[in-house]
Amino acid sequence: MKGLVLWGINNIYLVKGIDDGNERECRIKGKKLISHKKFYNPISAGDQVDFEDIPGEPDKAIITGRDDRFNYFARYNKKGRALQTLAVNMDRLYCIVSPELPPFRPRFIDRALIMAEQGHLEISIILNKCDQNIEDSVRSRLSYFESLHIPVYSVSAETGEGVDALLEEIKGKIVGFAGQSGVGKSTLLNRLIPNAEQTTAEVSRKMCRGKHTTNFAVMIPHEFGSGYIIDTPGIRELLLWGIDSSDLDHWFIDFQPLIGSCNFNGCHHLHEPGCAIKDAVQSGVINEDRYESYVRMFAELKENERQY
Ligand SMILES: Nc1nc2c(ncn2[C@@H]2O[C@H](COP(=O)(O)OP(=O)(O)OP(=O)(O)O)[C@@H](O)[C@H]2O)c(=O)[nH]1
Ligand SMILES: [Zn+2]
Repeated sequence: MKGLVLWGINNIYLVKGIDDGNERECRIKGKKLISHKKFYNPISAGDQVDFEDIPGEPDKAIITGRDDRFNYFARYNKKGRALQTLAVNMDRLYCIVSPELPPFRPRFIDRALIMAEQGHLEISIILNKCDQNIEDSVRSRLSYFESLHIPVYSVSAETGEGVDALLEEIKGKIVGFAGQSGVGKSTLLNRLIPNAEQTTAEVSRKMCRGKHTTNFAVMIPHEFGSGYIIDTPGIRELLLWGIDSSDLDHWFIDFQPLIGSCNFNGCHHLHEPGCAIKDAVQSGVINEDRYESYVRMFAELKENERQY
């Protein structure tokens, strides 16, 4: 039978049967699925799996296979030295940020954009806490993302501003929510899906966790009709993976049209004279702060390449 993985960790997965809609606690059969090449974890929220019921144990089943994913949001697991998928098979990923408290972090968005592209995901930005003070620099950075065809939603989970428009957009779809701790992701989820808190509490109870927090993604169904929001754990940092420093420019969509126009072949756009990217920064075509993101990521990748 086919099922949808609602959440799971450490070989305990909650799977909803596609045919009967019943939820079952599942384990993976043997080690068969464990060896999925590139990923640290074999199954995550959003996966479509095959399962077999266990006779005499109505709420339990065994996962016997996993369908290919059409996209994924993954972060690099330093300890496991492999990719850890947080959520898969989404219609879109939403990156949630706040303008002031915690401070606006455009570099987090720049990284999320790259990771979304690596995982074949469309991405939108949600500026939560739009009731807070929004500096001009924040507004212009967000407008710049919009000019790159990345939708930006301004909402306030506290006052409810913009929440209906966002809900209209995501209803009936499977979307992922990702953000740094404190941006108001849980509050926003509860605005969008009033019983979200209960779902999370139930997961904590099943996993025997005292706190109402989880360190893995959970699919939260919309109250009416179909669709889910996949709530991913608060992310501290997004480490780049699988990118050579010399290729980094290709992952900046705004740099792409200019690549190849620099004086030097293989220009890294740092200190080389006659650099088309730096010229574009100077003339205001490329956002200066976004270029700064590039410079920092480049340094990080170089450092990684030096170490390994
Ligand atoms: N002013 C304002 N405060 C908000 C808004 N949304 C959430 N908050 C506050 O921000 C703080 C953090 O909210 P949470 O929803 O717990 O944030 P989170 O992103 O889920 O954080 P983690 O649980 O650490 O991942 C709380 O004090 C909320 O009351 C908003 O739209 N405006
Ligand atoms: Zn250049």
